[in-house]
Amino acid sequence: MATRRLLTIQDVSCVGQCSVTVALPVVSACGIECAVLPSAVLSNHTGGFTAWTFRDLTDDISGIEAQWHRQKIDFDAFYTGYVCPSQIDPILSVMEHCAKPGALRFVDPAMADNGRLYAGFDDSFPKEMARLCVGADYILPNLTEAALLLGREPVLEGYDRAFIEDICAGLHGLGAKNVVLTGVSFDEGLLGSAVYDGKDVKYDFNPREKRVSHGTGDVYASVFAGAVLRGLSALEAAALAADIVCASIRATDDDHWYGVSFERALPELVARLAVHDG
Ligand code: PXL
Repeated sequence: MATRRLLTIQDVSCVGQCSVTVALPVVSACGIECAVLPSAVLSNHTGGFTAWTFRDLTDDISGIEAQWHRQKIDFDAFYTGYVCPSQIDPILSVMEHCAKPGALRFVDPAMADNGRLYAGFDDSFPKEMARLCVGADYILPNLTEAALLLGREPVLEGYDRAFIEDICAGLHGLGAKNVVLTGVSFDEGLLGSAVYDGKDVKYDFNPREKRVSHGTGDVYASVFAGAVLRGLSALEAAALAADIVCASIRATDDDHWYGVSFERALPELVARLAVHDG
């Protein structure tokens, strides 16, 4: 199989097991080359730590794009995560000018969880993030991000299938070809995702793990992108991503609070993809 190169565009949180420090090992474990375009450099992520340094790298993007263009460096896929509000147009430009024909776009609109935007983003950001979703092959919002992308109030419990399917249709209406909505639960003991291709909504559920952990969205999106590039269907990739997230949570020591020990689930990821090849 020809090697494929994915460009991930998200922050480098130097410590914290999120963003690039997840995408690089996970996408690599999927057998896909992973290049990076860092959106920002932080000492550590903003979810749970009380302070951090933050350097916005918006000004570097156009020069990097120009250099790639001159050297005919291009990509089979793009996977965006946590990005800064000023970067939507520069990122759209990179995805337009550095794409191989048919390159896939995966957009994880990493900006919110549990009903709230992450520290540092203001209420105008979801509208900007929605522009990144236009033309994306796959968007992977959680329930909070989905609501904010649609300009709605987040509803995190007490909903039914019709509610979830209306959100999926709304997100598809933004211009995304496929929607993978995460954090869906109709039964307290089960947590999963809704996968919508514009025709049918399909669901994948796993038993709910006992703890909620930071960085699981990044593990999920990285496995999903790598698995789709390895030829899995969206539903298969969603199911594998959820299994690896659950295995990562279970492998995490109780006192390890800022991320999940996804490193310990990489052998399972490699084995599961090898079986798929077989
Ligand atoms: O995991 C999402 C994420 C990525 N990057 C940074 C974050 C967060 C979530 O809080 O703070 C910097």
